[in-house]
Amino acid sequence: MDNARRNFLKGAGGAIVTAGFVGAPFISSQAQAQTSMGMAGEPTKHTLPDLDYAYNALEPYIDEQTMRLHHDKHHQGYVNGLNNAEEQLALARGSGDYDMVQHWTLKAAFHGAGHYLHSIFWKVMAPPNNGGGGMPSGLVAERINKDFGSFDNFKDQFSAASKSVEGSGWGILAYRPIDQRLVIMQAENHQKMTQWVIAPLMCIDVWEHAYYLKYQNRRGEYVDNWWNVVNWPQVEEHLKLAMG
Ligand code: MN3
Repeated sequence: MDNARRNFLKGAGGAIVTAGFVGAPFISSQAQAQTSMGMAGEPTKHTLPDLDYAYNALEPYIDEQTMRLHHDKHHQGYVNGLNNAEEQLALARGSGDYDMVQHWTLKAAFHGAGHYLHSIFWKVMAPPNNGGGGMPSGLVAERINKDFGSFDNFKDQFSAASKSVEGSGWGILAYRPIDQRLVIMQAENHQKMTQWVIAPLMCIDVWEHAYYLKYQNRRGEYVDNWWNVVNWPQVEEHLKLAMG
């Protein structure tokens, strides 16, 4: 391998694994220096964010048992997977084993995107009738009307996108800074089908682990009910950050 390629790989740092989420400044992770012998660069120590509400606070739309498993087990698994992948990635870069650099880059993309989307997902929900549900106002309402014609159009399109994700994935509302507009996206798994410049503002998890205990195979009913817990003020905060 020539030096230029070697230096590019070594210098790429987290940029490879966080591409697609660079425009989402509201995702925070505690950075701690972890450099040790043989590591190229300092991996971030990612941590599981606390929920802003009780596990049962989204009842009856999302049940307590699902929330406990989803947050404490599934999301924690992505955090652990990301930390491990980035540590192994730094070691692989340090050792010059570029097959392993590729291997851990793919792992970091999967677990990283899982961690980042779940972090947004918890924030954009709030207890029904206590911050959750209703209609957006202010900037979010204005931009939705401009880019989708009406709130009802937007809601129908976002729901349809979320219900029709093939297999496990997400429905995502994002801000695209290139042309300053809102876009609705689907993600397969966590990391596939992105447009690289977008900043996710709001997302719904449509992996079966997000709804199966309560809704079994009825993903559509889960998506329809999810609108009762959307935290619109939080979505507006994300939009303002994304717009700079
Ligand atoms: Mn999930």
